[in-house]
Amino acid sequence: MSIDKKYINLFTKVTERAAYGASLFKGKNDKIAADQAAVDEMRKQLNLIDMKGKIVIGEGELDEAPMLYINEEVGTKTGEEFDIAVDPLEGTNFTAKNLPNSLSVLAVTKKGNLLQAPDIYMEKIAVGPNLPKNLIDLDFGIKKNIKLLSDAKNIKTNKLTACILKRPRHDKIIKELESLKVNINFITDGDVSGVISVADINPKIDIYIGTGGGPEGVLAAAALDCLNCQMQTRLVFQNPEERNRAKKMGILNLDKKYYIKDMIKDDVIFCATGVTDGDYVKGIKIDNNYFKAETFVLHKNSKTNKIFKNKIRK
Ligand code: VTB
Repeated sequence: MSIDKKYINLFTKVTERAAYGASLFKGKNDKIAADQAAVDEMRKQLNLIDMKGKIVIGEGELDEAPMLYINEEVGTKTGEEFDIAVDPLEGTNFTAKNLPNSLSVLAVTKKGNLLQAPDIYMEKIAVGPNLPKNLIDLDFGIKKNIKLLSDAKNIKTNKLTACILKRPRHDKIIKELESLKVNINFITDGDVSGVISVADINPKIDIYIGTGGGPEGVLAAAALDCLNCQMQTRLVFQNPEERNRAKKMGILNLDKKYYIKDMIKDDVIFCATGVTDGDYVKGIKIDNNYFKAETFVLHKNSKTNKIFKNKIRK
């Protein structure tokens, strides 16, 4: 079932406002305040929409009052039922330090169509459009995945670029990529942007690999779904408490490998507004009583793929 296109503008306003809130803390070295401002603005704006919305992926898993927590109900409680994944401020460090690529992000599906991922780590692998179906697999290992990709693209491995979060947990993957002469584009944070970079936009990345946040994985999957890309993910459990939490959320097979269709089961809207300037969109610019916001907007069923540039009264 398609989501009515009228919701595109309404949800764009949500990330615009949240990005504006966070932008007031750009370069102030206070990531908690920046995040809180994004959450407050996002909640306010979500609650203006005529819908029965439920936060499926949010800032906290418990009933933590100031956050947009999982199972929180948003909207005016009349109208369509939606499941919503939010990351009010993706890249809190980037905003705090005024570095590129912080975004305010959300994804919306009709009720029941979004994977409820716990806030734990997730392995992720993603490639771009126009490749053979199910080309890559988390269980193939780096060597085989890179070989498959280089064959499918008909280019040598030294002409491929992989994007990866710079973390010690990825040292083994990095060594393997280096031994295959694959170019590496390191990111220090923000793997929603990182994963989307496989979509042939800019920068030009052939494959995203690595472990990051589960919620960020589902948000990135929403974007890649609209951009006809491929992604596979698997939750990473570090202790029994995390396993229990996942089970309580209804995840029965803890080792499941998720394809995009398992995370995003039907039509989806994705909005990402720039807080600081970034690869896809510029950051918030304040101009007297107005602010300017750029939002990367995707809607699967209407094939909307646009950058909205709006001037908004503060
Ligand atoms: C991940 C990644 C995010 O924070 O959650 C990361 O998905 C935290 O990873 O995009 P570490 O625990 O290794 O620091 C982000 O980079 C930013 O929220």
